[in-house]
Amino acid sequence: MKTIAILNGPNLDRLGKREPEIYGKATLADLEAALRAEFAGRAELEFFQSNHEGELIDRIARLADARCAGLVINAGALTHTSVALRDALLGAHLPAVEVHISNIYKREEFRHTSLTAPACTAVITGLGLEGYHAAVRFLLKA
Ligand code: CA2
Repeated sequence: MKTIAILNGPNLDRLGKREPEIYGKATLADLEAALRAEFAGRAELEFFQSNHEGELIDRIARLADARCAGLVINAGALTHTSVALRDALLGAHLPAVEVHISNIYKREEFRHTSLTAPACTAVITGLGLEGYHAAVRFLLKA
């Protein structure tokens, strides 16, 4: 069975607890349960959230070494700032889908630039948590 990793960056552990008008009411645990329910018996899902850039980079390198089938990444605000995360994704040579819960292009201008998107196969933005489901479906077909 394919292993797909779902990585979430800074502050996404706060999902469902703040700013529900932007990010919805579901928590990260709700998202994990929903993904596990949809892909039960079809994919091995590995979840990781960190508020620390280096931990995300270390995890991406480990996934590359383990020849994970693909990864879904919502790097949070690091999307807009992190050359190091971009380099980690480029170095991993893994199919990767960048997901944003909100539509980053409808928000402040500083969110319109993603440093990590060019290192990913595809980007999904603005579909809410459905974006993670769509990303896993895509990676399983890839
Ligand atoms: O829309 C997205 O998924 C973002 O990646 C979320 C990031 C933001 O910096 C990006 O521009 C777009 C913020 C993650 C913070 O998540 C929270 C969730 C609930 C409550 C507070 C923060």
